[in-house]
Amino acid sequence: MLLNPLVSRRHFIRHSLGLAAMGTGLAALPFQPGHAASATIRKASSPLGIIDDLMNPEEHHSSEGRLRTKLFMSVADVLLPTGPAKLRIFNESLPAPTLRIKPGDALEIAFENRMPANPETTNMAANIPNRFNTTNVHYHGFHVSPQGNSDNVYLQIEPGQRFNYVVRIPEDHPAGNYWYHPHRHGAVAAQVASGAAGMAIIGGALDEVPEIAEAVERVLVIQAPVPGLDGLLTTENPIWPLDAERNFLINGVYRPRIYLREGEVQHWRILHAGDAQFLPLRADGLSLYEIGRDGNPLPRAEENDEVDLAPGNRVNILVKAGKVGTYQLTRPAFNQGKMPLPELLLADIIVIPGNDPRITDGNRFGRHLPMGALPKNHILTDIVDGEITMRRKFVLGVSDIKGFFKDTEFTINDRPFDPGRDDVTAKLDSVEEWTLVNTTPFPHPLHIHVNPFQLMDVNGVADPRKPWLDTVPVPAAGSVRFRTRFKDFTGRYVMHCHILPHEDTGMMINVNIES
Ligand SMILES: [Cu+2]
Repeated sequence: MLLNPLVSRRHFIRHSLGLAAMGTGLAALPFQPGHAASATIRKASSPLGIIDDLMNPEEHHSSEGRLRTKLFMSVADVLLPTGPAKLRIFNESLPAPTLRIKPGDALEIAFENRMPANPETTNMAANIPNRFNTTNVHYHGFHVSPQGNSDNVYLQIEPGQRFNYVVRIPEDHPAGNYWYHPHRHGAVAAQVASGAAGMAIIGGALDEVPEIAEAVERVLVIQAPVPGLDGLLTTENPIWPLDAERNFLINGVYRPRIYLREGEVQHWRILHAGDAQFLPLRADGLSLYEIGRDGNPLPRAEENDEVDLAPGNRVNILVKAGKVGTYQLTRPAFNQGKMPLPELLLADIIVIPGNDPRITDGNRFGRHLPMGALPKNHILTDIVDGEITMRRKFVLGVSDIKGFFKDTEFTINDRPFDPGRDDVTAKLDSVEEWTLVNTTPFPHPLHIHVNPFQLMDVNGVADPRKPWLDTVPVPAAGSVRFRTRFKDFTGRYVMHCHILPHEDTGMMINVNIES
């Protein structure tokens, strides 16, 4: 099957979904072949019903407290703007299906690695990209257990193996936009740059704000697949240069059309699932209001000309259309550290009359912006000075090491990642303040698993909103300070740079939370 992002959108055979129920429970390892999907599946579709409109990705919804579904990684043939490519992706779908769940749900994923065997016969050093056909699944931003068959990034799911994930979402989990992608150290960049990623939406209070509830909702997964030189990526060489040519796609489509009606307010959930380049986004002629970032609402809607996304970030924005006409969603030219990156045209935005006959009946038509305070998540309360039990400093660096990939090693506190070393050991329920200092000439978006953090300041300048995030860019030669509570879950997890070639070459630490 040739997936072609240049045409409007292809249809996929949904392998194995909807088979008759055969299995029993799936609490235990390993994979149970009788595991049956119980997801409600909504096919990819235009929210307005317009034929050449950008479609929201296929969605798998939970019901009665669980979302049981199947995911597999395999090699898919895809026609990219740069030509035919072979990509390692989930469910032969670019992006992977959106998972839509609720607090309190169990996410039960029967995962299968359908990749061919790795060509390597020996294990390589920890921080050299390797074994691109071995994988796992990380649930980015989820506040869940990092152990066992939950959000465990130390798992190595080899070609031909199956694994049952059971990820239990707490009842009081913050609502918002999350995502899932592979996190097998050594292959993260190659697999995510291939396009193996999907949105995960946890429903809740923000969606119930009347002005947001009445708006048409769009899911926009921005990916930047990079093919290998002769098909499948077998080395990180093609993605190593920050300015390497990347195919920026939204929901698998190159430069899609996105329709809005005159005067309409739409709710866009945007995920930056690219591997390396930042995405400052503009839509000149339309008004953009940021209402949430990563998993959490902002205190109130903020109008901005530009919405900034680092790799790994998600935003909720309200987009208000003015007059009928054609507009553009762009990334303006900018410098990422010392690297100039060109302007990109990401999508055409087409504003049509409200009574356009192509629009299907019964669509929502939001026209209003929420003016007051947005709902606060009751567990993510401000971390005050008196709560802090420990302060730590982390220095992000890079050094030349002969024999390593590109003779480069990325470090945190002068050491590259060591899977056998605990860099941070802390007690459950302790509260810490971390300062991240960047000694390099490039920004690094740092992401920490399991527990979100409250951003205090950037380059010493306080952020008055004190937003709760899971991924924050540490500016080139700059710093950030954040606070975090180690709540609910013991076990080991990681903090790392979300410029994924940096992660694979060492910019990661282990955090071990003990009871
Ligand atoms: Cu980095």
